[in-house]
Amino acid sequence: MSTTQPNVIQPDCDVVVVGAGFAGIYALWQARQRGFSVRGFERGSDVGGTWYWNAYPGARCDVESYNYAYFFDDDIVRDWDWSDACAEQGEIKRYLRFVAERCDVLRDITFDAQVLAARYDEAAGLWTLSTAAGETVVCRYAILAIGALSDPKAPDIEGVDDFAGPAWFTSSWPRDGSVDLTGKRVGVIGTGSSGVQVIPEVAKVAAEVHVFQRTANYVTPVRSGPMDPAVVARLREDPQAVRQAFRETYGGHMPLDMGDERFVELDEAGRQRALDRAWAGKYIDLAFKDAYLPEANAAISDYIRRKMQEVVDDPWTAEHLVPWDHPYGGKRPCMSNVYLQTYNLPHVHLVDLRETPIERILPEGIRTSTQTIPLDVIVYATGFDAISGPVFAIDISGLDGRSMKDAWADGPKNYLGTMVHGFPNLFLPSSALSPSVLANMATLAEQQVDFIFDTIEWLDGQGRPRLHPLPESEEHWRAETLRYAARRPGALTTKSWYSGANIPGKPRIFMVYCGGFKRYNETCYRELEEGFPGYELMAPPRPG
Ligand code: NA7
Repeated sequence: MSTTQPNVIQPDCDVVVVGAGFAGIYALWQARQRGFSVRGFERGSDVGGTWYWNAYPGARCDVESYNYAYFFDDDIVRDWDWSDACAEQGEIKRYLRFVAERCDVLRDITFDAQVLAARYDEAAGLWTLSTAAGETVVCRYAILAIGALSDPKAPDIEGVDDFAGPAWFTSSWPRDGSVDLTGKRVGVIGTGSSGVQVIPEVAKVAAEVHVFQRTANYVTPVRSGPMDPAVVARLREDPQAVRQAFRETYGGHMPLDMGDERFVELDEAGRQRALDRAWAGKYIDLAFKDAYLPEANAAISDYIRRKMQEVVDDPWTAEHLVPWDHPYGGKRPCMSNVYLQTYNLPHVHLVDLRETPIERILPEGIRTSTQTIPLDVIVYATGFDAISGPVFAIDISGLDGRSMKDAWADGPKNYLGTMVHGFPNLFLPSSALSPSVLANMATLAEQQVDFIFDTIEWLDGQGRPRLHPLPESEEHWRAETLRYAARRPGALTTKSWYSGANIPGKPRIFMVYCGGFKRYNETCYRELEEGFPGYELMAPPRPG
């Protein structure tokens, strides 16, 4: 006779991974490598995550391809050829598919399956995840590899639904090539990284382009063209050494170039030379060894502003495209070799919303405080409910039925950027209070997934207890995050999505750990080595 009680839930698998971007694909592979049964759910129809959804013309990565890639497998490093120093969206998506096939994880993934809820059963020590299609799966460990920029921000503009023509979002651009802007009057709202990339492409085919800019951004040159064969050879020689070396850096990658002199030790002429060299070499953000100092940052910011103005012919447009209100890095800076030049085309017009705000969207176009601009199409490049948005898009409830929305009511709290008090055995890679969007996301994905599975193996080695961080660990980690943010020029003084300022009513808290990748990695592994002193280990559930 079976001893299993019929009313006690049993796990369907050890691990569930939600999301099939950089972190999700690697998590599925790690699960299999370590002998866990695993299921994956992905709301898209293919792997790719960010690189699946953001299929707008001009989309590309502005981190160099040789950095923005996996390094866990030597053959993958050696068998994939990047065609460009900074790869475009389609190529990165193909790369992720290539890796998923190589790792044989596609068989584990259910596509077109959006996970809507995750509930913890304390007595059973299990998570139950449910999808929009009504499927449920029960597991011991849940990994929400759902990305930091995957929940598009709803446009907070009156009349959005009134527009008579088509409206497209960069964050969910049709992948079938069906959008044709040829000869159209197009309005683009938003001038973050996506706007900066899509606007030159729109301008190539549209009859008229009106760019609605609320905040001007820094735009600096980006590397392009074939990768240096010597760099490629260096990477392929010993990928594991490269992987380890990335984890020893501040940003989780190795810049190709950086200034070798200190701002504080240079005279005026020396600083100018260093800035000119860095601009030509496309590493202006790292023009000095001490570029992080506020005075060095101010010199870099001024230099970029001057360079930006030089490119644009019309003085009013040039003046208004330059970010005067925040230092370089306060908001996510943009990179492009063609964006500013686009404004020299006679059919491209800048609308400065600080001077003439949008009043509402009409069926025939956009009305600002001074004019109505007739449009055939609107492109929204209006960004994301960053970092916490994707977490809230899933109804998560943990111990005592407490919801994540409740736990994070005054902004994200967690320990080491991955686990939240009250939510045992739930892991959130790429999320809040980790190096995430200020580091190389590919390196971070590997590091966090390694740490998660090292934690899971450790837990299983202990007879499957359950673990979640202590409240005081969360307080400490939040304080650490703020302490390092205070050292970053503009981090706490600039309105940006790093701190939730782009979403009306969202709690303002700087959500990215900027103590550096090396320190982050070491802090994670110190916990593991010391038996997780910053966490509560809960007893294993009693067998049913
Ligand atoms: P971003 O960087 O959040 O940019 C969104 C842009 O849209 C930004 O210029 C916003 O102005 C603007 N925006 C948002 N809402 C409005 C309204 N209501 N009216 C006018 N303008 C608005 O998102 P991206 O997709 O460009 O980039 C996301 C990340 O992807 C990027 O940082 C890289 O990591 C890659 P604001 O600055 O808020 O005044």
